[in-house]
Amino acid sequence: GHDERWWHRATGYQVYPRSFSDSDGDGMGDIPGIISKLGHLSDLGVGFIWLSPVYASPMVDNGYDISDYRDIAPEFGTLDDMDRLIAEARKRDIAIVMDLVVNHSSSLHPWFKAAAATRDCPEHAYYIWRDPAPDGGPPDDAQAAFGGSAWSFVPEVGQYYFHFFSGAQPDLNWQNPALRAEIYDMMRWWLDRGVGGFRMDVISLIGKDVDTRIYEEGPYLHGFLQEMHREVLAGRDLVTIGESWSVSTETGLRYCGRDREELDMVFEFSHIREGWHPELGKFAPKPFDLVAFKRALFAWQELTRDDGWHALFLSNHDLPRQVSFYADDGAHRRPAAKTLATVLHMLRGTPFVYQGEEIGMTNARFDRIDQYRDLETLNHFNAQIAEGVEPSEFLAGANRNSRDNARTPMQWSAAPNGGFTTGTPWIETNPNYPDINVEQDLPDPDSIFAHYKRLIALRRDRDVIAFGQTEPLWEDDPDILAFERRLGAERLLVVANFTNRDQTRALPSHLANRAAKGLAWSHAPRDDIPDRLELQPFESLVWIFD
Ligand code: TEU
Repeated sequence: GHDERWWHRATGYQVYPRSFSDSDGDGMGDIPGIISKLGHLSDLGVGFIWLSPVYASPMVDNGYDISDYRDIAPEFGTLDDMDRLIAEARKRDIAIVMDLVVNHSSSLHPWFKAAAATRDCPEHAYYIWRDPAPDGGPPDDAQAAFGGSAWSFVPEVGQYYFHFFSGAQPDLNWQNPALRAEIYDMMRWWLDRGVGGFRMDVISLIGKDVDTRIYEEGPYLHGFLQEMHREVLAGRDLVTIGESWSVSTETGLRYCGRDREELDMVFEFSHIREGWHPELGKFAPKPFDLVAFKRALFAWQELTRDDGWHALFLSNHDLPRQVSFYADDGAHRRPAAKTLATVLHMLRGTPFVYQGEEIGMTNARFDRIDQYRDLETLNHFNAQIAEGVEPSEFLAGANRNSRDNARTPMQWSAAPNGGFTTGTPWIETNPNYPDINVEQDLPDPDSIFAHYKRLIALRRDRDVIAFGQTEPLWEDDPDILAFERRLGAERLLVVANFTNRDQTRALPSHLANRAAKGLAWSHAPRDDIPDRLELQPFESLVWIFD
């Protein structure tokens, strides 16, 4: 049984503001630009926007380094613009979900400036400080996610501070109650402005214990999340999504289980990591393994069958373009983009669309390192080149998996720079914008956009899609992804060819001889259901049985 909440049937849409729409020609997207595109999002049918950070920031990590949690970066606009965005979105029944980046702040946040100036101020204890090792070096050899030591020395206080990410992103000390009170207060301030929830950046890191070197899912995590729920979230009609790179099916329900009073769902990455090289990491290409991918997806469907809820996604601002990474961005781009969408949107959970995915945008394919902007890519390039990796080899990996693949400007039209800006974009526009853009997709009833629109509407209208149980089919099949959804006597069948070859499979016998109607398709509608399913390259079909 379910207490139905609005986000059970809603689809989220992630806006990466820097690359979405530029209203003033400075080459960077902004909040007025987002407001001008709300019609597009309302046409698509999304229920809420996850807005990547727009707060005041030195932009070392494109806003994931916040220097004032209660103000807007001038390049993105003003607090008035933000209030207008919230109100204009609400008129279209779209909630604004803010990105809450509270594992760390910017090193330019006034708290950190005070903390780094003297030990004798309350803010000093808002961060994690340790004395140098006897030789004056860092307390231990922990490495930061963006390269180098996770400890940086501040001579003024004679101590090192901990940063899981870059040195410009000092970790906040969640064990300090005054710091937690500041965060909760700031969250209530945003909720009172009308935001509809939070996407919580790397939230599984806040319970860390640096002395035992436990960072992910540390001993204090769930206590803090329960406290946050009591102090801020309880009694409000919100959606909360935690991001975690470590959560597993062992720990998932601790965040989102019915009786936990923590979060509504988590972004977990097991299906994403299947595509990374186990030792060499994300910049070493590895061929896509559909069986492993299915195992990861279906494990989370199983976990959230009777309890909790799942956040469904294939793309975001940290990941490559899905059609390039999982399928085919050349000859089969259009059906491949539709098929990936079909698979994700027909699962149980709340699906997320990352900007540009709805028109099948592709990886950037930069040839030179100077085209990249992302600090993770640049730091890893420098580190790997120093270790003797060939630049061309690194670039091949970055072409496949760098975060900048998803950060090129949104392609609105065939106008210069895809209509994103009248100025010079902060990162190059993908040269394929004349062929891949929103304006071109809109009038076409067979476009990728039209397909997304259909899938999003199906979830709103059909209980079996929102609430049915997922039953995997053909789990060991290396070429086809297929599953059923079941609710009462209703059956939905989803079949997707993940290869560039024709495939034939027999219809599962328990579904044979039942009347069915086609609900969604990548190529052409099929109303009858044949005993032998013949699938073209990257073809997918959805049938409903009565
Ligand atoms: O990402 C979390 C995170 O761990 C990433 O750095 C991830 O390891 C990397 O992207 C894989 O390539 C979140 C944000 O989504 C990301 O944009 C931020 O850079 C990061 O936190 C720090 O705030």
